[in-house]
Amino acid sequence: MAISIKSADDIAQMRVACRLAGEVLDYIAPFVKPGVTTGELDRLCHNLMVDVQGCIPAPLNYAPPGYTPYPKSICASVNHQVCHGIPNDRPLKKGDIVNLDITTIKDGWHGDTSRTFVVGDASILAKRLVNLTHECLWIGIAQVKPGVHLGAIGAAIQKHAEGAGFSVVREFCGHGIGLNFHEEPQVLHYGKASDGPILEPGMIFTIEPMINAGKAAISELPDGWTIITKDRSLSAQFEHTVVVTPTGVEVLTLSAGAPPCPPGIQIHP
Ligand code: EYL
Ligand code: CO
Ligand code: CO
Repeated sequence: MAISIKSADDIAQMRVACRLAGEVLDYIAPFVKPGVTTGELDRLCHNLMVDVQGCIPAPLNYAPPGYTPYPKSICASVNHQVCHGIPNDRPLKKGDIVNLDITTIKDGWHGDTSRTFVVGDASILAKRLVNLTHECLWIGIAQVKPGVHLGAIGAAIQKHAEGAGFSVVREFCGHGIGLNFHEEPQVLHYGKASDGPILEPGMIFTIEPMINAGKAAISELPDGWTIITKDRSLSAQFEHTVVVTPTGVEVLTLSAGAPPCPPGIQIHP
């Protein structure tokens, strides 16, 4: 299967699903405070998506081949959890970092975005990791324009992360998205700039680097979903869904409350 090229009408529908996903993160941000549980954050996000936005939380009962159905509506990954953390009843504490990953389905179309939040204040290392990971996302987005190889995204992200002494998780990648949660292509967050297909207007995919403070290796918890760093070092992630435009890129999940593109990074509008 090739990478699908979305029509103007498809892109208009993706704008809606992606805007809603960004708005879930804007809504939940003020609740991410010491003492709140990730289970409560999940409940709040679920109710907003279902009762207010009229969308379906894609993670709920999501069951890729070989996986047990995912039991919650968002992913919440704390500290050394890399991704796919399952919301639970443990309160967050000051100094934690937590990634909240939201995927909405609106009229069949998927919008996928995540941010890592700092709970209260955190260590210098945790804040450096979170800021660096956000820069990695935007440095990836800055590569996107027609005519460029997909591999340019991962190459730029890997250079920025490893140049700061951090490491890039290899086992999970960004992905095409549309009527399906996961479509072609796989968007690696490492590798060679000359690798991969050439970007064309109408391609829609996520960029979602997972960056570790220690080594890149991961392991899986017995719950069948939660991924952690093997060395228990901190891990952060940010994600946007983007569309390739005739001149560059449009960030479909960029909502009013999203952290803006960091200074010095030039996006192709
Ligand atoms: C797990 C998905 C087939 C991902 C996301 C990979 C395994 C086999 C399909 C959410 C939940 C990525 O894209 C995601 N978040 O941004 N599960 C995921 N898997 C998987
Ligand atoms: Co996501
Ligand atoms: Co994704």
